[in-house]
Amino acid sequence: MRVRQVATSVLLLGLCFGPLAAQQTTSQKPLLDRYTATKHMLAMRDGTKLHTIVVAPNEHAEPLPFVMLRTPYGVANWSRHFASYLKELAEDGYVFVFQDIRGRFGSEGTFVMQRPLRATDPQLQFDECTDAFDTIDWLTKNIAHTNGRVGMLGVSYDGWTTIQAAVDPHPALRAISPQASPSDMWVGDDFHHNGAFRLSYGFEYAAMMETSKTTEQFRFDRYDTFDWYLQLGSLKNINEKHLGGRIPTWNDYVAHPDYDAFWRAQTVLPQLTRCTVPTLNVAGWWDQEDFYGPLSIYRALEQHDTQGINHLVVGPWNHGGWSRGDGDKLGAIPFGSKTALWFREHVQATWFRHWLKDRGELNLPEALTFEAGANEWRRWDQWPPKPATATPLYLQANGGLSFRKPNGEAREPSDAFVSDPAHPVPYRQRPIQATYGPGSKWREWLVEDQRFVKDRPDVLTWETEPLAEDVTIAGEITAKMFCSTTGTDADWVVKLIDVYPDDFAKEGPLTGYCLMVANDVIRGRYRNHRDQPEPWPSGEIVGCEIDLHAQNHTWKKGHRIMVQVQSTWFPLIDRNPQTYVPNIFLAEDAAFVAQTHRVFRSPDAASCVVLPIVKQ
Ligand code: PG9
Repeated sequence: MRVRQVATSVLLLGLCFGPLAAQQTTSQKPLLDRYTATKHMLAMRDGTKLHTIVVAPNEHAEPLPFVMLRTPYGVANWSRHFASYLKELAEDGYVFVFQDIRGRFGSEGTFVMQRPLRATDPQLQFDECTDAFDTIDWLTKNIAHTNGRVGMLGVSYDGWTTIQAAVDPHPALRAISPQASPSDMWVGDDFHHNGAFRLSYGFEYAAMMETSKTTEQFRFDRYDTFDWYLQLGSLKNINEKHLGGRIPTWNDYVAHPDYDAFWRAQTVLPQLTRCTVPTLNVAGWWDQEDFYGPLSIYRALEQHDTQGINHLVVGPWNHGGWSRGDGDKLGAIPFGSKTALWFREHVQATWFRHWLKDRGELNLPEALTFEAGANEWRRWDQWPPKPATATPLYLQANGGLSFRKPNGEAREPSDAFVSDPAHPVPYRQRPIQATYGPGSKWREWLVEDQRFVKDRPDVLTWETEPLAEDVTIAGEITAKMFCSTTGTDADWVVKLIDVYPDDFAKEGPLTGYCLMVANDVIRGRYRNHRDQPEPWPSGEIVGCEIDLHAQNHTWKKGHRIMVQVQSTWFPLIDRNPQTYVPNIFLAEDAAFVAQTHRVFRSPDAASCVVLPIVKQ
């Protein structure tokens, strides 16, 4: 690989047109030796210059399209993408463009976490959409011997910059793949879920991104951060003891605990009012950061997709799991094939080749999902699929779970537990290393064996008998819970689990394994209105719906379906004081009080999880 430094933002890159024979010879060379990188500082419409690296093949037989990735994580290390994420694309031949977004690494300007689009405020002059537009405009006018088409892709923040570019797209933007892009940080992505604050991620990510222009990890004074967060006490101590008001995103969390105009300006969903750029939405069933985002972006675009150019792919992956490695397993769970490699070769590469080079059939259904359990890819002509039937699975007495509605014969109509903020349930096995710190198991926690909490008195468990036949779900899952608390606020966490049989000869190390298939949390105060929190009426039975998102999964014959309910998930989620205070970020330590919570399973208050069951 060669790197050239280019000082000016107006440069004509002359790419050599070699005969096909020459190309075949060069394709024997290592991939990186076939490309040359040039650096540019590109002026945006307000004069701010963005650090951009253009990586073009030294020789090629035809004008090539661009593939662009815009990121807050630094572009100097772009070549690592040629080892896996972009390998198949680089083999095909594109002019790659890597850009630092405003205020990050080599770019000028100020970084704003999830900068709102101009449409949300007439005073705004630029946003990530205009920065993408201005960059595409420059590329198509200044880089010679290209075919004038641009594709964009990226995972997570880079997926988010991708979907931003499509809101008011440059005409040269001809195909995108937003992958694990968040869509709403309060409703369901990195920072909150249904108003419950994702403490460890929200704190560590904000500190990592806003301590300087590069990425800097917060320095914990211990390996197991569970203790650190617990000893911290109230969240008001974060600024008082650690951040001193210096991290803008932390200050925003504190100032905007409810779903107010601040969060509404950040979400891209209301701005997705047309679907003009072919879009390949990509998500992982076990994405520990942004799963709500890609599915909700797909859904929003789908309402405007008159041309059939909006697609969804969901595989058995964690956050970005399709962009690296083989994807033949996640944690202890095997999938029977190299799902990530297959995606990169047969879906991602095909997608851009089709739209940017007019080559090859797409052969892509509306939605392509991997059904774990059966370990097969499924093709659907709509998502959620029509053949699925919403079927309630009810909590029963004595820890039972079945498709039969409770008949009222049980002596006790509820199960109770004491939730003590001083002894919260860990969300994964301790030690809980810093999210992106050494030894961290963050990336695989969603597939951890849930037996580690099964015997805790503050985790309620219900399970079916071993299944007489396979049970398959495909589509959206909702928990309908009827709950009460002795307090005036509470969090409710619901987990849907696949319990492997107790048969070592067949299951080996997965004997009895409890694999979480779907999950989420709601902060009780937001059960009726996201923007108007209200106390939980102490002692009253209140119905509450929790969106468990979507899945395509088979519980094999002999497995059991399990549901767990708990009220703490620490330090993934901050502790709810359980006595109502207006702003939990400013709560006094004395407000945190143990309370008794109940989950009801009577005919009138029949808590259940509604499953989208597909007949085999
Ligand atoms: N989950 C990360 C993120 C994206 C957008 C905003 C904040 C965090 C990421 O992996 O990029």
